Amino acid sequence: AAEDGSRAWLRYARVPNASSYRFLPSSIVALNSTSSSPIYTAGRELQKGIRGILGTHININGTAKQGSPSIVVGTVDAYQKIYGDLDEVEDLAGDGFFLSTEGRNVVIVGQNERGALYGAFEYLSRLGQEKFDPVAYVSNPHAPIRWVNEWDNLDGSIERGYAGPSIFFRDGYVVDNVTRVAEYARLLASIRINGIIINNVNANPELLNSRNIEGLGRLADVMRPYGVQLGISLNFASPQRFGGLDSFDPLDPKVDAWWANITDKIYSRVPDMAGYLVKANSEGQPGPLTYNRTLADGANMFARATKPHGGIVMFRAFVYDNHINPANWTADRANAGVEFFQHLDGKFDDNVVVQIKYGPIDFQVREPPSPLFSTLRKTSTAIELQVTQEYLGHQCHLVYLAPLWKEILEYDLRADDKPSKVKDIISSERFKRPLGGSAAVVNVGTNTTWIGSHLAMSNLYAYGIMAWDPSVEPDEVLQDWIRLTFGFDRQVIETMTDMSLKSWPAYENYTGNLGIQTLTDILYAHYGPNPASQDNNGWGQWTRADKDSLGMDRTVKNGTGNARQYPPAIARMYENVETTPDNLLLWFHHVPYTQRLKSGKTVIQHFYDAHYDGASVAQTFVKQWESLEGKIDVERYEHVRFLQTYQAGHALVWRDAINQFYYNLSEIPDEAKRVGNH
Ligand code: GCW
Repeated sequence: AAEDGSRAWLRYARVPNASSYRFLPSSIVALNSTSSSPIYTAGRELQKGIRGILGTHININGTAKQGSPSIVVGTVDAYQKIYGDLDEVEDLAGDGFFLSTEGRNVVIVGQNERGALYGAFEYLSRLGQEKFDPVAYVSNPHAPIRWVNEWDNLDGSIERGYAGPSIFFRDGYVVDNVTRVAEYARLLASIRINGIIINNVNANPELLNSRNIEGLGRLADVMRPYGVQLGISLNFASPQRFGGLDSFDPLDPKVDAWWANITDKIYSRVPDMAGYLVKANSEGQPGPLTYNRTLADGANMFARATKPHGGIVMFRAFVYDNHINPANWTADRANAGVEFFQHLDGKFDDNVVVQIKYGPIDFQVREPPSPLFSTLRKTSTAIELQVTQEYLGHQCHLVYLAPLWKEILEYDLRADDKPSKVKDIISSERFKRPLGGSAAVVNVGTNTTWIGSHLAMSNLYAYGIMAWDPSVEPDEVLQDWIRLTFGFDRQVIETMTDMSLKSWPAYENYTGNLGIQTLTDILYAHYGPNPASQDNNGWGQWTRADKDSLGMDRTVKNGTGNARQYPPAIARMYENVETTPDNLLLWFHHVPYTQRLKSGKTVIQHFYDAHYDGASVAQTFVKQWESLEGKIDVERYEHVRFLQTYQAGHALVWRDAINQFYYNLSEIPDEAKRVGNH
């Protein structure tokens, strides 16, 4: 049967052993639900899900029928008024829920309405995976901010989007038909995402015109029933470019007043708006530095405007100079985050969160965590991840990203020689800040696969689950996703798990190893191999490859000093070539091609071998996928087969392009005689 990919993991497909589920409630009781409330949505979802998964129809009521078992869903307050005290709910945090399938009723209680909806989705996820055993537990979020970012432009195009035009904008305005937006909000709610920034961080000031503000209202209206709050990216120069003022100086009172006024106007149409996202003084975007004001002055201007409305300002740490001089051995884009933000620690208002890309450069296949996470102690922070595979193959290459994110989140930065995992910094636990969390750039489009590939949706799913609970294991999250998206067949689960878990190492192997970055073309599409494009320009993604040696010297003793931006224990490790792990060797050190790795291989031989290994793994993905023919609906089977075939070919292109490039430079032969002219 044809599958509609847009339903993703919310298919509610009939489970094979539906009849073994013993609990058959006579009604769904949705407490205090009004039509736009997440409780109402929860009731409808439960009804729909149970009809699909178990094949039974249940009515939704406002109150319980005497004497017959029900599924009761509501907030703590509403529940306790009717059913009396519930001890477990004392442990509930904001957006958290309690789920019990142990008693006479199934009880789904949220700390707030959104939490109740999350509980309903959790129950349905369990049913959909035949997890029928009775359970009772509280689940709370790891952090309050669990957002997605979309880089959609008003003309309907999407920066770094690989799934067709925008679902939010067209021809300069918010779209009329918001059906797809509601469907997306539903997907997001099911993975406990509570905020979405709908437009590009390279923001167009025209978003603020009256017609678009009305449009934002319509978008927020369809997302509200899912508990997903809308937010927008702002162009820092809007007071001048859109408002007609002669300045956008954040300390100019009339600029301040202009922002307060437009913010009030937006909030009067979207009273629960999540807040703003701001990219300032980065890659040509305007910002406070134009007026010799600090980045904190800039951020706080928006903080003042949104504060009365309960809004948050996500201020991006992705600030760097893209015209640095490659001839300067000690220049380093990786230093920019700390250099721009360190002295501002403590100067941001309480409702500002500094949003930091996971690594110091830019979503590369392998980076150490940004040192800014351990630098900012008096500032709320969030991590920025990418679901959209900008440098990682544009969804044409299978790269399951949860293991990469897990490594970063679990990384212990040892601030003050104390445990300081990135996940505990962004949750606000480590430095006791008021806010924190994560944002992922997703860039969904109108394509029915949402992001361009059915398999890539495991990344969106895993992002939401890990934002809620980073302690989950990437393979377990993946298998939940497979069962919900593709069903229970053992071979399907095992094969897709195997492919997915091999995919990030394979991609790293046939693109850029040893911390050299992805080696993707950086001057045009961020796609395909182009190692030469990294060097000799102002972008600072340098590899410094020459005839004898390569890598960025980020040591203090001889290089850019970047290692010192980390706390002492980490700094010592990266300062020393012996203690730097091989997978970041060329990130921190400039070494000869003949340098020996811990494996005993030379750097250049490792390059050759890894590119052959990685590309050969990509070939096996095709065969693995083809072994599933007949077990997956034709539509999704063929779509994935096409992409895997493409990836297999492109992996060979990658392998040969990179190997030949370094062979040409170094003229060092491949011991296995595969590379070069033989
Ligand atoms: O890496 C760069 C991307 C830009 C993006 C920028 C950013 C939206 O190539 O497309 O701009 O990062 O994150 O701001």
